[in-house]
Amino acid sequence: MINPADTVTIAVPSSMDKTRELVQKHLMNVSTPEYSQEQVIAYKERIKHLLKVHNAVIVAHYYTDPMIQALAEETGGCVADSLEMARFGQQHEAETLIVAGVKFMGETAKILTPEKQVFMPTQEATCSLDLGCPVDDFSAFCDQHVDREVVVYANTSAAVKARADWVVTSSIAVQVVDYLDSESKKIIWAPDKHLGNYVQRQTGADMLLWDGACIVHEEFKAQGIKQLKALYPKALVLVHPESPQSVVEVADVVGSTSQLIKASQTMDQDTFIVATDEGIFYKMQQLSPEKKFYIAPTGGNGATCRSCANCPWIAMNSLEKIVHALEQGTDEIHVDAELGRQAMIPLDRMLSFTAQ
Ligand code: CIZ
Repeated sequence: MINPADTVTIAVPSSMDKTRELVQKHLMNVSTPEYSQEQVIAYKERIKHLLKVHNAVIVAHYYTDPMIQALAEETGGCVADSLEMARFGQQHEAETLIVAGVKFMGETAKILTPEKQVFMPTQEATCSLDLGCPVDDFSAFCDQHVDREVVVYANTSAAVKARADWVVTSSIAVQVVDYLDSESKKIIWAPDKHLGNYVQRQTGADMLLWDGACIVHEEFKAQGIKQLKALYPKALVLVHPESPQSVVEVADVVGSTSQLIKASQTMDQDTFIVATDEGIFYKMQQLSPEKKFYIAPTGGNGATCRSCANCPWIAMNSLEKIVHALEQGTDEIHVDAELGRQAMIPLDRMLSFTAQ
């Protein structure tokens, strides 16, 4: 048996403090728009018209505002995880993609379909994992460990992907690392240390982890989940593996967004405690209207909670900004052609691996 302590190491890059500061600064300024019912109807009608005019389709993530997820579905777009968003954008005949999510999702769409125009409601919507893995630091780190295969999570910039051998999403991370381990490869994993730690424990692979974390998942608390479970003893606990190990340990099911949604739909229980971004409740409730879903406790508004189970960047996507992007052509994603070509290699590996 492999002792995880022998095979997993967490690197602490000096840039982490700067990243935490950036995240904190952003959180202090972020605000989410509130619309009247009339405004919602007007924005939706306008967007439906503009999508037709521009031969465009909305590709939305499970974590976006339920209004955006509903609109994507009503207009023939998709609501999915980042892997399926990438596939949908690549296969759909629309000439223009509106990617509602965070920046790495827009970049991935552009890399996979350079011939399409890709817009985002706002390119300011980023991700603490992406911010916490600047390409120069990461590249220097990889250069110190050239004997290792570089596996990066999809939540990274195009430049970091271009430096990698493999890109993975949380839905396939365990399988890919298991495969690499069976080929006797040692691994650099970036950026999420919690997901990396989970994958390491599942596979026993030799992994060197970057010290990144998602500010949403990092705030779930095992103690709070146990207390909620005492109130709802029959509830099943669904946990995303970007959460800390103590939270993963109280889970009944650990999985990516699509895996958690599937579990909520197929398992017999009628009550679930869910540790991931609360945007996921739109799809869970749509698939199982009779079931009850509770968000797993974080530190609470007045305590240590900064994101309170809702990614502040993904929350920047709004109907108003979709109108703006379609009308004004703002927030178009551009990826340098050579960088895109390099990033395509590990992305292609991921897509081919899942197609097997
Ligand atoms: O890959 C994704 O879409 C993310 C960010 C999480 C997940 O578990 O699907």
